[in-house]
Amino acid sequence: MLELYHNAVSTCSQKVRLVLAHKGLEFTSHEIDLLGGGQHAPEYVKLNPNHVVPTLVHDGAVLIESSLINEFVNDAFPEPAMLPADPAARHGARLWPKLLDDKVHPATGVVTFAIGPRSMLLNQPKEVREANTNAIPDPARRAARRSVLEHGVKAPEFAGALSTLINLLDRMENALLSSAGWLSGESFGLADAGALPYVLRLDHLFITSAIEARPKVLDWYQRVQALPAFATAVSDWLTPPMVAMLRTNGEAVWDEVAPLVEASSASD
Ligand SMILES: N[C@@H](CCC(=O)N[C@@H](CS)C(=O)NCC(=O)O)C(=O)O
Repeated sequence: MLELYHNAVSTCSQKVRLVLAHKGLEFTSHEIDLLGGGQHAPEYVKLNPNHVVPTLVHDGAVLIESSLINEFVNDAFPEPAMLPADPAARHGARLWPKLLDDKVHPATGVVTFAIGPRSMLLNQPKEVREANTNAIPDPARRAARRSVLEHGVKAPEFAGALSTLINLLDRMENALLSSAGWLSGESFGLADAGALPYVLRLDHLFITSAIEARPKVLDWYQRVQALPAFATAVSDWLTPPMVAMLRTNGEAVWDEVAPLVEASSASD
């Protein structure tokens, strides 16, 4: 009934898998090799013309855009509810996916590719790397990918993108100070599932101290990791070598990244 085209490490895939797992939904898995360019394969592009994961297929309906997929899943499978019942509180919960889609996701792409898989991609034959970069349909995203692959954390886009992610942690810290415990209200919901992959990514890229410096975010992060859905949707899909690659590459550039984290925190 449900088929998911996704990738183990992809933030947008993780947020959809979290919602599916929290609702106890199983799916047929089609893993897309993003570093190998599987998202550009003509058969896949027929499903997702944006050349990205995830794509959910439900009874023949093809659904794209992770935040909208999560809304769809919450509508089609209402239990447990992952949005508050009160309309104003629902609006508040929906501001998180909007922020994540508008600002945080593009910034995460910059920070991830400047640090994480960069060395692996630089080891690919140049023509393979170029072909996969050229196939990115969005011009701004294509230019940013080219820049961070070439310049790493010294790319002009890097500091601003990192600052956007640190700003997310600050917004979360403030929100969690006055919330009933979750970004979505009284229980783990769409806002929390949406935010988790970006906090996890910072952790995986060795930017863990920025999480630890914010007690409410740290507590939230630990509570999300303790949910059964986290294992089903996130950690069970990650292999130790993948995580080690991200952390090792993050540690290797930490001396350059730490002052930028510090500056972003100081400027809030
Ligand atoms: N707005 C889209 C963004 C999806 C997206 O950027 N997916 C990434 C993985 S998290 C991807 O497929 N990237 C392919 C690439 O960078 O070439 C959504 O929320 O579904």
